[in-house]
Amino acid sequence: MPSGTHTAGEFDSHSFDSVIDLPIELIRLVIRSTRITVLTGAGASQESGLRTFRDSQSGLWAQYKPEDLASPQAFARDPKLIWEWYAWRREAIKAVRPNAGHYALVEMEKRIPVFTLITQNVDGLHRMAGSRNILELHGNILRVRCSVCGTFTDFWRDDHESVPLCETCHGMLRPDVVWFGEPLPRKELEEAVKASRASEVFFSIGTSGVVQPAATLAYAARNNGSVLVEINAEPTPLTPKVDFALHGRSGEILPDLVRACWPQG
Ligand code: BV8
Ligand code: ZN
Repeated sequence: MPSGTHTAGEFDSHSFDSVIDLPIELIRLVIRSTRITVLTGAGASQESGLRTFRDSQSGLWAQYKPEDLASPQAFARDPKLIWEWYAWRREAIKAVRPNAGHYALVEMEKRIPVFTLITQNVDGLHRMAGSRNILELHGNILRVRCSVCGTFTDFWRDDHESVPLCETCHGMLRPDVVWFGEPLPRKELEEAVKASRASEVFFSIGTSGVVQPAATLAYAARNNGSVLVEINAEPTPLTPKVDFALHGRSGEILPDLVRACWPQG
């Protein structure tokens, strides 16, 4: 059971008003840690203005569930619909910026000798914020590759009539993301498991912990003695297993935690 489940709104004893009661033992632990691993999910991008995976979709897409669109079967059945869905999401991502939670993780990375940021997000916002050691488990929606020969491309002719084709083999282009039913990139997953097992502290941030195999990483960390910290808007299946459950918005909690750990900035 978590040593303390803290929800937004409680004030702590620090010199500044943080949104949440940050346990002093967590602050002391983070400051003296040399190996920290972080896993983020869609909730970490929510305060940038991006819908999470489980948020209902808007407009044209409201009638679909993401899991029904993010799959090779959906692409085979209606490639144009899937290409348009990703084009719509790419435009939404181009219109947003990293939030304070992304930047707080950049600050944490500067201060922790061995810091690994594993993300399920495909929006590229961690890299845009300045994070360095990033493992993108589910790919990146801003990268596009050929569904046949795998050639990456940065530009394509979009006539809005059909899916753009590969210049090399004329196969249909697709986003460079991992669809449901597709394997995760082996190198990234192996490094993620290694970093989770080796961590002293493992943060699970903004993820419902539903999607596999990413959701196993927290358990890999815990089974190897890591202290688990969850920062999430609501409880998840992981909550009963963590040492610190900080429930609230990551864009508020993370900057507060960094300020509490390194007040001199
Ligand atoms: C695979 C890219 C095998 C596409 C995504 C067991 C083992 C292995 C596989 C499975 C398994 N059981 C089931 C499976 C199949 C499947 C799966 O997990 N299904 C689920 C639905 C049960 N897994 C797969 O298919 C994976 N592939 O295992 O292949 C294989 C092996 C060899 C050969 C062939 C096959 C592939 C999974 C990857 C799918 N791709 N994304 C795209 O984006 O279009 S996953 C997608 O979900 C996103 O990446 C997203 O990040 C991810 C996870 O969701 P979350 O990030 O957690 O987002 P969610 O909305 O759920 O939660 C957000 C949380 O944030 C909420 O709790 C909310 O409260 C909180 N929040 C909101 N706002 C804030 C906040 N918290 C803090 N602050 C806030 N402001
Ligand atoms: Zn091709």
